[in-house]
Amino acid sequence: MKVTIIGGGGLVGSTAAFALQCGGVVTHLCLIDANKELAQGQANDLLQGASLACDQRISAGDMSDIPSSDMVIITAGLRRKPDESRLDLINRNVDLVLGILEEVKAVGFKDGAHLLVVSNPVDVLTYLAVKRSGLPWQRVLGLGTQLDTARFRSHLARRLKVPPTQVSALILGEHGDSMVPIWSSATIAGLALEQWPGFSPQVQKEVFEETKTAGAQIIKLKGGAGFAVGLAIREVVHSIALDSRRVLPVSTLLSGAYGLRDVCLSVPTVVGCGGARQHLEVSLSAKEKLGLQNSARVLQQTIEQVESRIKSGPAKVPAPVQPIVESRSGQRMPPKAAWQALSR
Ligand code: 2OP
Repeated sequence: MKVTIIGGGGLVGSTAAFALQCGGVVTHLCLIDANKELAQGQANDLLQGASLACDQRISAGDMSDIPSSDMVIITAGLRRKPDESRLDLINRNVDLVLGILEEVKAVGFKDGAHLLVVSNPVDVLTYLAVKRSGLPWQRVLGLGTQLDTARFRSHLARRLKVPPTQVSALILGEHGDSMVPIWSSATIAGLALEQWPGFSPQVQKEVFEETKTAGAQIIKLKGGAGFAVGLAIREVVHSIALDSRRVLPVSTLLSGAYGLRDVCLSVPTVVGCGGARQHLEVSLSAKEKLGLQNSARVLQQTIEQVESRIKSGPAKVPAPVQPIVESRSGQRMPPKAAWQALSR
């Protein structure tokens, strides 16, 4: 399987490539970046470790690599300018990714190719990619709350002093402020989390807060996510490459699951060859269902704003637009994930 990463020179793209190299499943890794030298440097760095990792083709490339790619991953994203509002950043990043999509469509996808959107605002961009890529919706996935779920499990494990690989807990909905923790089905070593020694409402509150702010915190400390997001990407790619049919919280176009449609957000999804094979409506508490509906509402508002702006042309001087959502403090600001990985 040839995997081409557009934005492969950057932190997210290059750590995803390294995770895929260590995973040893895909046969060809190709890095494309606007900064060609950086893409070549990352490819050379990976190549120098190949004899200790696995036998893969690794290259820096360009759009001519797309028609031979089985999986195209878009990690490219812009940083916020000092005087730029977060909504304007969404608009600029939407224009960047739509521009990439146009270039990809111009050269054409390989038959059966999959597209994985990682750039933020990931749910909005996944929706736009479904509408504009020309691929069947099943083969257009967004990383969604896959990374949030990894963080959630790791934070719970650290807090309760248990092995992280034995924690099974989901974050669903938007990759952003309105993400939804799914406590009702969380387990540790197959045992209900809510009965676990040391688990309490205080732990619940703190661990979810840590998870929700993890992206912004990483940006503050080191400029942006890398290792964890690389592993989160690898799990999606491998589930497709191996047809593992893992149930993953990836962002895909909903057409009825939990009563939601015409929006992209994360629900439990069977991921295998062909991409999203099935949405699983696992039982959720009433509060968790309401949380999903809230995520859908927030995202549909953003999509409406972005689509009406796209119709009026690419992002220019930021027009005074109403902020999108109410944050907890009553302040009005766009969804956190929309800018958090981009304001580094
Ligand atoms: C995060 O760090 C990259 O948006 C991603 O949460």
